[in-house]
Order: sequence, then structure tokens, then C-alpha cells
Amino acid sequence: MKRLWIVGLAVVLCSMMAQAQEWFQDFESDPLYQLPAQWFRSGNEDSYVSADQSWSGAQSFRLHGSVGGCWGAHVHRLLGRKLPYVIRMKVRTGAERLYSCHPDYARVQLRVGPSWRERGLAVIHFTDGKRILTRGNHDLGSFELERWYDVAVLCEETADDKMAMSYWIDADFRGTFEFNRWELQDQIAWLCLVAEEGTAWYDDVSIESIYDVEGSIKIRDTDPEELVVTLVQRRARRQHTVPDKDGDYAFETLVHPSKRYWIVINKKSQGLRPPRRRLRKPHPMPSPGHGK
Ligand SMILES: [Ca+2]
Repeated sequence: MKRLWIVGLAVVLCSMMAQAQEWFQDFESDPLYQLPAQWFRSGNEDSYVSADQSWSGAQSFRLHGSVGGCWGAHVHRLLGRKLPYVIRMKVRTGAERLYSCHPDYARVQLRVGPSWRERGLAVIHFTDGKRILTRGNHDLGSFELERWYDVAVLCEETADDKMAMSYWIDADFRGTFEFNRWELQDQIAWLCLVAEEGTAWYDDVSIESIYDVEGSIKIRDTDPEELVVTLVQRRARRQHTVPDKDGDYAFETLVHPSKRYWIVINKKSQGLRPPRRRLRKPHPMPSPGHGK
């Protein structure tokens, strides 16, 4: 039986409508120099919509943690759903020299409440050593300061009641890591973006739902010309763009029955801009399926 993981916009599955993209925010319609709609601040309140950097359009969400001061900027938005989901964003760090008690430029967390004081889980962080680390500090490779990165993290509960996170950087699969169940896992409700120290910009932030389906999919209520559907083999680097015929996307010929996949459905105008520069070969490369 084919088991496919669907992520995307509005998808028809077995004649049922499912809203697959929980929310997407590009900060283009939010007023400059203010906290964007739906977000809460905690910690250092130096966080606002900015036009000094952007991935999409002209604006992004700029956060600044006190340099050398142990006072990071945290912002929080409701996830809107329970596991599983994909957290996707573009993130860019500043180039300050960090020397505080938590020298990370950018950090993404999941929390039970909208404050840095609430308990939570790390998802990914960009350290002062220019390494990208997962929850549990698995090393995903190096990064460059003052450069946008496309980050996608699939968060899911696994069959034995653990949590797994799978990471893509600039659409390059970097590995799946499994963790023991967290005692408050069922209470996770908030996405938290952080600049622990120095500046971080975030853009095109989204929470995408995942569905198990069989067979082909049909997409409606959107202009198919505006969509790109990509089939991703889970725990592997292989990706295929799925051919489109008037909104019908047939992927049967692309999948292997013993493999697991998910599908990414994006608007051409949302987050599909190719990275300006590819990361150099990651070092060290984590082993896909670690701990599984
Ligand atoms: Ca933007």
C-alpha cells in the first residue's frame, strides 16, 4: 500500500476538501516597525516588521537579541494544529560577534505558551560557530552569515510514541532524528522564533499539515498554473516535480511501493525562489534515519 505524506494548500483527497496549509505569513501586509498580526513578544522586545532585508517582497520579521547581554528576542504564534506538521521558513542571520550566555543567532522552538519562560523544545538553531544544529545538537552543516536559508522541518510522532524531526536546508535533506517522548508533547501549541543574540530575520513562515493518502490527488480552488507539486522521498534526497494536467497530479509512476514519500505543494510566488548559493558540502553529514 502506498503511503504518501501530503503537504500543501487546498487539496482534494477522496473527494474531501482538506486545508493543508495551516498558515503562511510573508509580512508584506503587516505595518512596518510594528509587531506583525498574530504574533506575541517576550524577552527583548526589539522585534518588528522591517524593510531592511527580505526573502519575498520587500519586508520580513526582524528580531534582535541584546549583544553580550543574555536578553534574546522571542516572538510567538499559535501553531494551529497538533503533530504532525512541517515548519517552514526563510531565515537570515546578522554578522555581529556574539559573546553572551546563549550565543545563537537564530533559534526556532516549540512551546506550551507564548513566552520564553514557558517550557518548550528546540527545533533548530544557528550558532555563533556558524553551525546549524538540530534538537539534540546533531550537526546539519555550516552556514554563512548574512545569507538567507530555506528551512523545512517535518515534526511527527512515530509509531512507538516518540517524536521525530526531519530537516531540509535549501531543499537539501539533512537527516531524520528521533527523540524520546517529551512529557508535555501533547501541550505544544506555539511556534517560537528567536534571535538569542544579534540579529535574525525571518520571512515566508508557514505551518503545513500532513496527510496520509493513497493514489493521485486533485487540487482545486487555486490556479494550477500557479502551483508546483514536488514529490519528496522521505529520508532521502530524491525529489521529483509531479506532472500536472489541469489540476490533476498523478504520482503513481514516480513512487516505489516500499518507500515513503510526502508531497510539497507550493505557489510559484511562495518560497520557490532558488537559493542564491548552495551550501558547500555539509560536514559532517548526519546519517538519515538516525536512531530509527
Ligand atoms: Ca516578505
